[in-house]
Amino acid sequence: MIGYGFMGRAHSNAFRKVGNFFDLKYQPVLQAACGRDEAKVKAFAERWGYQSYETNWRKLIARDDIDVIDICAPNDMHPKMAIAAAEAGKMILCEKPLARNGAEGEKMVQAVQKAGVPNMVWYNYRRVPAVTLAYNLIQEGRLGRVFHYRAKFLQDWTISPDLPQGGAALWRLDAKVAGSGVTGDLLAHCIDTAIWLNGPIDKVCAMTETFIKQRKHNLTGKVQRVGIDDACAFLARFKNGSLATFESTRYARGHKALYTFEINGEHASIAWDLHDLHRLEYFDHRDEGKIRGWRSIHVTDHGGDHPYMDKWWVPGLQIGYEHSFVHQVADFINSLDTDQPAQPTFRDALETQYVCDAVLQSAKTGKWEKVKHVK
Ligand code: SOE
Repeated sequence: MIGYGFMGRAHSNAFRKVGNFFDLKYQPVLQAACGRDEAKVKAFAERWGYQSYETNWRKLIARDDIDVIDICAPNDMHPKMAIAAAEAGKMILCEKPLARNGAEGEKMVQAVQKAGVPNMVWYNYRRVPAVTLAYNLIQEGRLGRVFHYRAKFLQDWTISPDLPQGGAALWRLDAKVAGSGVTGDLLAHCIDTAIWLNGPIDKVCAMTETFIKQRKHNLTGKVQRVGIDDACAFLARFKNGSLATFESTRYARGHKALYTFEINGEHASIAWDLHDLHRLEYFDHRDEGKIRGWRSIHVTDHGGDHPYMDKWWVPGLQIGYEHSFVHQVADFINSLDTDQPAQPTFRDALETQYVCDAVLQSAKTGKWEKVKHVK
């Protein structure tokens, strides 16, 4: 495990729990945690049950008692770490987004393909049971032809001009480290889910804004230009002909992590809301007229109908955010030794990166931009 912040905790929790709930081919062993601050990484390793710690990630990757490297470091470190890990023959799990841009992502994809090592990116929302159920319903053809896809991810934590940029936790505000603002951090989630549910995106037309133009930098102590997009909205056309709107901001007062999507098809519509993540809203026009209406499906049933739920409690009892990570680890482990890699792989995540690139490019040019696709 490289990194001990928010995601270091979310992933460690998943590694610890997964074997208690899922039947696995292999059990995770928490071998070592790695971070630059010795006192902090030692405390993290002790709290989460890692058997050792390192302060140098190259040393960690060189260790021959480690099979999987999990990258939870800031985005600018993803390529260096992933490429080194691939060259050392390690399996790699990488926190989203894959990289700061498509060009970096391509090098990472090449490295894992050359090494032939299993790899996966932590777009965890795919593994929320209600979202997986949405995928299954779409695969069954229940929606018919899709006309519209609508997604947003709203937050409000960067409104204060006194908030500095850079350094621990605040690297998301530093464009050099993060690559972009809400596009790579939040819309990347929306794009990953959208591509998974509705197929490739053909072109986009975007606008972005940076509301606070200067912030003190935590590492230099100087007031510096802010290079990230604070807000981004874009229109998209999917390859299947459907039209989409995507919106994200960190300036929507009152919203902490409001990720929602809605899909409208010829026969049926689906809607999901992260704040009520165990529910899937479904409307089917083919229902008998007198009872036709939106159903709110409480996605907690057993018997194979509701994805992952038979691994948890009894029907009716819901699970939460952290479980999406547990499911992702389970899927990754169970995909080993099969010819079906756990998705999204680096290659899948590169497709999302290309959409982000086109969005940021369109915001600059003011024009529709075609999305590059993974070959
Ligand atoms: C940002 O606040 C953030 O933590 C993202 O980085 C995560 O990917 C998202 O799931 C929640 O919000």
